[in-house]
Amino acid sequence: MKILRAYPFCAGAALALSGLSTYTAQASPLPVSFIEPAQTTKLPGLDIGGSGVMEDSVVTGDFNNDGHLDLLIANPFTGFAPILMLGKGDGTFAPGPAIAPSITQYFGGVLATGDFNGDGNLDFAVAGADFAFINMFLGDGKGNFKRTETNVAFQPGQTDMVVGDVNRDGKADIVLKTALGIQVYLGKGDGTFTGGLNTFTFTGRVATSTIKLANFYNSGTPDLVLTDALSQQVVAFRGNGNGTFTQTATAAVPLVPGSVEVGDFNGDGIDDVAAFPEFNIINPAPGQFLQNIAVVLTVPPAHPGGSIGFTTAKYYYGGLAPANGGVADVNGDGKLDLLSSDVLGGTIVIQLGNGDGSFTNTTNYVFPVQGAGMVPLIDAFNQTAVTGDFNGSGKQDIATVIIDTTGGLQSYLSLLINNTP
Ligand SMILES: [Ca+2]
Ligand SMILES: [Ca+2]
Ligand SMILES: [Ca+2]
Ligand SMILES: [Ca+2]
Repeated sequence: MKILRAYPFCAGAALALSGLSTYTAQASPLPVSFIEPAQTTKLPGLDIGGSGVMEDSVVTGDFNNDGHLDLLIANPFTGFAPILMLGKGDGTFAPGPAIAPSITQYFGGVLATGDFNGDGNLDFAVAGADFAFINMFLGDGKGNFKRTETNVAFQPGQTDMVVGDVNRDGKADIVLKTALGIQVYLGKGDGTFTGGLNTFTFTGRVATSTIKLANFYNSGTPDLVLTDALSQQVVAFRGNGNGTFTQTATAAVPLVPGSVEVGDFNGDGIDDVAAFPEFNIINPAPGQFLQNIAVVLTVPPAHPGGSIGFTTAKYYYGGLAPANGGVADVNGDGKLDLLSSDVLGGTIVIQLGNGDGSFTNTTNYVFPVQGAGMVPLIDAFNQTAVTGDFNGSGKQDIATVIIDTTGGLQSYLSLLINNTP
């Protein structure tokens, strides 16, 4: 094990990086710290473009029921199946059983997991921009999957997908972002879904970037939030409990139409929203370098039955061209923190939550880059990052896919193991 290369951020520092030796440890006590595992992992079959930078192109779950978190990584550019990396429980991963290719292509590479047939084993679904339907894979609890094509006429242009029980029948449902807007597919509990024209279809937000289920109303029914690139808004929907949603509140997030994350940032029991600019390096907050994460706090309804509201967006540093964000409590203080995958800078930007809805950026962590001479910004780019406890320490670790542009776009799994005291 070696100490992670970490450096305090200052404007322009990332642009000046000439090699890994330039990174220095921060002198003052860190509120959160990470180490880099000795093992490095080349991702098999992921050799022409990585997992993509789409929201939810890497997901976690225990797919072989051994108690250790695994990673499922989309493979959108080859037309091949996603890659399963089985966690060993010590912070390292090994390739799992190969997943059989589909009769359709996988271009797009949006993943969602859930137990779609109620057998206690994690299943997953793959959606993509050119799909007319979703590829469904039912897990056997040992890391093997059986592919089933749904017979539902899913709309094409799928760019995000989330799983939850939106009609409260105990069966996992899918909410899909398509070229037409938002579509809901209700799970039958046997791995198949009903949907299309028979279920909720919201066509008012065709420029939706990404979606998340959220808890805005404490109703027991998942609510929904999306980012809309056209109106430059965060848009909240109330879950009606029957698989439909009603738009309830919007917040302006100028120039931040990308990925959306939710979490209770101020401890009032309802979710707040963070929007990440998704490759947008334009600075929405004038005069502040790359202050490009927009955070809006949810204002509870003033009276029973009323609508939530949103506060005016506050902006935080998110790095150079962030692909996606994440929400986790990485320093273990019980307050949710924000993570930004800074693609061009090759770092993970951590905004530590103060518990009152505000955030403090202390240190940015450089992803371990495998491959001789590879350096962030020049020839290695990190993609979507996910968090999870990968070594059983009780602390949130970070995994991402790194693309090495020097070697035929080979991809590596890069890990930051949390060693915060
Ligand atoms: Ca596992
Ligand atoms: Ca299952
Ligand atoms: Ca359901
Ligand atoms: Ca925290």
